[in-house]
Amino acid sequence: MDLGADRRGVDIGPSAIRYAGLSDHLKRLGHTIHDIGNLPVPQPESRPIGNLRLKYLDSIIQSSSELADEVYQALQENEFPLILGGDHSIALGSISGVAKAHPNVGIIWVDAHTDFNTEETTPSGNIHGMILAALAGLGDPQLVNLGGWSPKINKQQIVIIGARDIDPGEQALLREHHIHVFTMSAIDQHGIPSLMKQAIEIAGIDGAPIHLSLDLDSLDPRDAPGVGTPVRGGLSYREAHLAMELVAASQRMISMDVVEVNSILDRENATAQLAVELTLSALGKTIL
Ligand code: HAR
Ligand code: MN
Ligand code: MN
Ligand code: MN
Repeated sequence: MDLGADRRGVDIGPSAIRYAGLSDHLKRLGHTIHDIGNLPVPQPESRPIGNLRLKYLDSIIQSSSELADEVYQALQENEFPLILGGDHSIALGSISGVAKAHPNVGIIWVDAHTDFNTEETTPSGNIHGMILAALAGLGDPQLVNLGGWSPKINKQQIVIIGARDIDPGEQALLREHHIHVFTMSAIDQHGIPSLMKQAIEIAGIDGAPIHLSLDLDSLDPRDAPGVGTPVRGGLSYREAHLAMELVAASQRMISMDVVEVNSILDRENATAQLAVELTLSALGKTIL
């Protein structure tokens, strides 16, 4: 999916991640893989952009509802949905599918951004910057009511980690709705172990399952150059691995997104490779 962001190149992210060996490495960890391939998503050049505050809304709604059905189906079959992006707007579909199967699911959203804009606060009109708000029930009714119900996620069970670029309008919304945001400065002060422990407790309150949404731009651009909206001062390579390892150790994660790998901007597939490594840590790989 390439419709939710301004810069082309995330639609080939899943191919780059597969090329970096995701399936083989997961098999070596002992997992069984059932790769259903890419869902068909139209190219932006072939679709009307529509409302400039909600670019490509109709196409995103269509693709999201197809993805939600696939994710719901996978969970019904006791599989673990691992959803490769694509821009972060894919999380509307993935998390809607997860929430339909598990209404009490909590979210850990690892991202340089908070993706908590609405069509009123967005500086860009790019829907990938609005998805977490939509899942919490805020914003355009078509995004919010995908599949016919809302909110998808209890606001108190949302935790954002790694944020360092928040627009003024979304900052006001995050405060108004008391969303848990662990910024990079909080990580500097308290460290990943303590904050991830809290994040798992908040998202997974009363034994709730957890969905992990990993935006590769959460990492420092030195480690993850292939993203559309890089922001300096991100998670280090080791901090990101540790965060993933702590999620794995919690044994609470039931599904995961890996998004925003931009292969046009990447250097020798380094960011796709990193996406594979972090996914392996999240799914149980340890050093010894
Ligand atoms: N906050 C900005 C906007 O709404 C930038 C958004 C996001 N970019 C992402 N999402 N990659 O995390 O346009
Ligand atoms: Mn390898
Ligand atoms: Mn994002
Ligand atoms: Mn981001």
